[in-house]
Amino acid sequence: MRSNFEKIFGSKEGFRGFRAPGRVNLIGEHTDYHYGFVLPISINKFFYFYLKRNTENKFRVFSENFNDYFEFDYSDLIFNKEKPWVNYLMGVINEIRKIKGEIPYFDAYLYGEIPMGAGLSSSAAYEVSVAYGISEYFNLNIEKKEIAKLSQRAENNFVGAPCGIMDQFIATFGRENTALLIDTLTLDYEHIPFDIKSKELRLAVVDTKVKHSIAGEGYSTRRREGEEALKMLQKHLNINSLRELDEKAFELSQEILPSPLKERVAHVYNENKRVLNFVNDLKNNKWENLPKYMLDSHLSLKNLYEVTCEELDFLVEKALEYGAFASRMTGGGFGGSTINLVPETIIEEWIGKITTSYEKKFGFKPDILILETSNGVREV
Ligand code: GAF
Repeated sequence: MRSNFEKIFGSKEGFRGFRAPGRVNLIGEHTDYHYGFVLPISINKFFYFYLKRNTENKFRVFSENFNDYFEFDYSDLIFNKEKPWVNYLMGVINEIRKIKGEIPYFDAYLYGEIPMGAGLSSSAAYEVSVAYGISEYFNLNIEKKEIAKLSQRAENNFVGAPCGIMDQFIATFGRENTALLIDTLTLDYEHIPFDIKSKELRLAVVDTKVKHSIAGEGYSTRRREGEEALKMLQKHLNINSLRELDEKAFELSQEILPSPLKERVAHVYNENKRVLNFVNDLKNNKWENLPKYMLDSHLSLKNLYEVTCEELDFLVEKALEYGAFASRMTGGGFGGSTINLVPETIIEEWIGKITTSYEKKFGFKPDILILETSNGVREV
């Protein structure tokens, strides 16, 4: 348990703890809210949620990261501007109330080790650890798919971020040494073996340490553009999502849509194909094909979807120049991180070169994390 626990709640007696992982996405970016395919992996950085029922008639919660305490009851379940960290917990309680009724009040201790704002999905790990923890603790028997879905609804409805399902899904279903192929339309999924150690590679995440102010707005604009493109296409085609475009329909989209909608659609169409090709080659042990899919994905996010930034583009270019096997931006973009597969033999030297060149160009160092894969949400 964490350092302040006893100071806050007196004793650890009776608390149960749960943790959910952050993620990096291998490929399939900005496709989940178009009901396409994604291929994330869960990482060994976690969000921890400890809880114990109380008799106080209120939820009492402490965040170690913010060194902050808060109490609330059911009548206070409204977005809290002063303490943004509490909204994810409130959002999940609110969604659980809708499907299971009011759960008893509890004390909670929160701790996250996933860097916030790095594009590694710390908020989804927070939501999923809380949703799963509450379900287990109070024997609510909420199915795992519903854990992911209600966590996404908490983020969409309460926190107000219009994210897709990828992050909550991988935090729930991730598995060590595998990547998770998710069909975000049907929510079917498959664990694809992804053993980078056997390929003598390391997983390096490089955090640009920037979050451009356009991030939130840019993300919702991309969603809106997708919806607009879909509406225009529906006048000619019988489709419910961009994911359903076949080759002929795609060609038509490129003829009739104005810019930038046709570029957005081109990204989604090709990115979905790249995910499936990537998975196919992974299954057939054709690792030599993977770097190109990842680079094409990055370039498409840069040129067609326009969600990269100078820092991300620079990092990908340098990563490859200094010998990475593969590299691309990962997550929502407009800052955040790149994912890199780097040969073990050069990892230290590679880290040094990336750090120096990034600092020289932007005036500060990036954060570099060497990560392992991990399992999805569970009790600790
Ligand atoms: C963010 C969102 F939360 C995901 O749902 C996904 O859309 C991703 O950006 C882009 O692929 O992480």
